[in-house]
Amino acid sequence: MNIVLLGAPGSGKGTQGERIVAQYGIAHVSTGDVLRGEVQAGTALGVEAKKIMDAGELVSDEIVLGMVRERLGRPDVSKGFMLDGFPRTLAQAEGLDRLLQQLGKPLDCVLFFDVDYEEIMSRLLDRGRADDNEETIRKRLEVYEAETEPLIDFYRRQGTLKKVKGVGDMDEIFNRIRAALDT
Ligand code: B4P
Repeated sequence: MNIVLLGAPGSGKGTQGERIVAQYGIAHVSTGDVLRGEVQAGTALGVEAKKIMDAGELVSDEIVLGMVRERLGRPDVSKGFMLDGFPRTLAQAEGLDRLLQQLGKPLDCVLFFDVDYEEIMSRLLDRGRADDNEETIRKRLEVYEAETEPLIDFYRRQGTLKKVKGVGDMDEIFNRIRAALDT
């Protein structure tokens, strides 16, 4: 099974993503985690990415697509993969389509986590990661609306989109996800 998790920052992609990969035995590919790994390792990419992430902006499409291309070339994706936080722009989605066509691995499902902004603001302020202050969260939500939200229609037109209500108890949300993936 090959899936994409789509949703605003803090909509629960990382949280539910961990449960999904455990349940379905597929590889977890989180561009946010890869970028935070580079930041922690202090690589040239990490130094650049930290500035961008702390400002609530998006790392360049070229860099992120390169990371995903490399990741999807590894052997553990043979049973399937879950892309968490990628694609985030139309250019990334088109690049992903081309890459998956080359690899012969079409997407089965794009899960869209539907969560309102008030809930997101409170979750992220509670979490308190380096990029979780009010100003940066507002910027991330603006970037989400401008760059990522158009992907909902993009995948709806492709016929792969499934919307899941992402508010409520974590187990309840996971049950909704399973119902969406198993039908
Ligand atoms: P990401 O790492 O993708 O993180 P996110 O969007 O902030 O969070 P996510 O949706 O995974 O929320 P989570 O489950 O953690 O991106 C960070 C940055 O990396 C971006 O801003 C960007 O700069 C860069 N980046 C990443 N991918 C990129 C790309 N493709 N292109 C360019 N740049 C890219 O949940 C958040 C909090 O809510 C947690 O504390 C959790 O415990 C809580 N929570 C979850 N579910 C809940 C529930 N049901 N009820 C209450 N709380 C809940």
